[in-house]
Amino acid sequence: MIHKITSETIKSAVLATFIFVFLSPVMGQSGYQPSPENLQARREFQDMKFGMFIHWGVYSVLGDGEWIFHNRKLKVEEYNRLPMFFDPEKFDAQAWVALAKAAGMKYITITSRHHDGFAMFDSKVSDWNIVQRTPYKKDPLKALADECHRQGIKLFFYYSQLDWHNPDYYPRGATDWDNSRPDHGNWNAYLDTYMDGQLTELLTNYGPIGGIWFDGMWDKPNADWHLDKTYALIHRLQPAALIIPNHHQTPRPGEDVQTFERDLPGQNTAGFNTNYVSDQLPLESSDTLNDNWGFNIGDSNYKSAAEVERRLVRAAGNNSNLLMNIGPYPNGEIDPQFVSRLRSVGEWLSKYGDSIYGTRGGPLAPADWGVTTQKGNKVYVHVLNWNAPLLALAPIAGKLSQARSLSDGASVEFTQNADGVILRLATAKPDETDRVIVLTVNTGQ
Ligand code: FHN
Repeated sequence: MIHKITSETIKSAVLATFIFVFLSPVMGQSGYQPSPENLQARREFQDMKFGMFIHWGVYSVLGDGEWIFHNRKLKVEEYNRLPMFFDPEKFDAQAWVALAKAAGMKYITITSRHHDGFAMFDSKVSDWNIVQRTPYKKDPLKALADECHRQGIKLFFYYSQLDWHNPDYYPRGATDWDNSRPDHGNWNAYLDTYMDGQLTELLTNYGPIGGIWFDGMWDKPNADWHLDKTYALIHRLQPAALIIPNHHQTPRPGEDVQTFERDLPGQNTAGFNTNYVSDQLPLESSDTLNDNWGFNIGDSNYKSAAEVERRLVRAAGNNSNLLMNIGPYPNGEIDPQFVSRLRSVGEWLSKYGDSIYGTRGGPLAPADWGVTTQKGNKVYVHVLNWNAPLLALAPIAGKLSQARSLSDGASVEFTQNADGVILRLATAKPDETDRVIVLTVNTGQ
């Protein structure tokens, strides 16, 4: 059928274009070209491999996780009492950063505010913040940022876009309950003045930061989050700062890292991750050392150091970082159970770090037996689950000139032909979490 082009058709087309361009939600930072500093920061991010995630806020006082406001269906006036009891007199930024370093972690991502909207930093945008509402009266993120700069650790700020406290977070989202906020609010003011105002503070008052780790967009997945504006603001204020959105969706323009929650890239055991895995952006997988993110007094389900090591290895073999969370006590101390495990992981990394830091996912697809990582002409074969004497691997491009055990440098017998590579493995020791065989590959280039 041939359509006659009339002035009505043209008018409709113009209207449709107008609606699409100006009225539909902006889905990212249009035309985003990462700056050279940003691209460099992405590479450095990939090299770091292991980060410390910290969930800490006034909710920690109640020892029941960071969702307590929502889970107990508290009213705003009730939750407003909580900051009065938050006085972290044992908080020691130096000790926190030193612990991250001892664990072999290269960056820290801390909640600058969670879904309760409470700013854990000195914010002039509203008085719903640690300096004005708590007896502590100080800005722990400033102390942490200074200490990170001093000790050479990158600092990222987790920032919840979802807000259970601010009336302008309206219309409210999927996690809404009647907490006595009015049934009206100014969404544009929430995004452009409140949120962008706080992000400006975080990007100007704390020196160079690693980036912003967003969370909570999933509460209103179809809303217009003004991402174009917010992402452009961040990239303008600190071009090297990485935008890491935990929206569980395919990355949008302007986002610099794809992160997965409680899953490796491409997996979806948690039930909310996407199967899409970017082959352009650095990848990250977050998890927590027990079962909760924020301090939960009834949660003693700690992962062992060996489990964390294996997760880190699996993440690296999937070309991803691992961001491992702890929820400090409300007084600022870190649970000794976390501390001892993190220190053990750090000891393990001091021996095996070469096969993790600075690597990228290796030439072989991750499998049940283990994964590979690579750096320069080295391929690291991480044997996590194989006790037979021979391990057959798919073909690896280039000629292998050497195979050695990373732990003691002993030579490992191997054969290589067109069908692949066979390694003769020493028997796994009972306490060995990962047998690493280092292959030297000559690609002839
Ligand atoms: O709801 C949050 C949760 O409290 C925690 O912050 C995790 C960390 O990745 N993210 C959210 C759920 O996607």
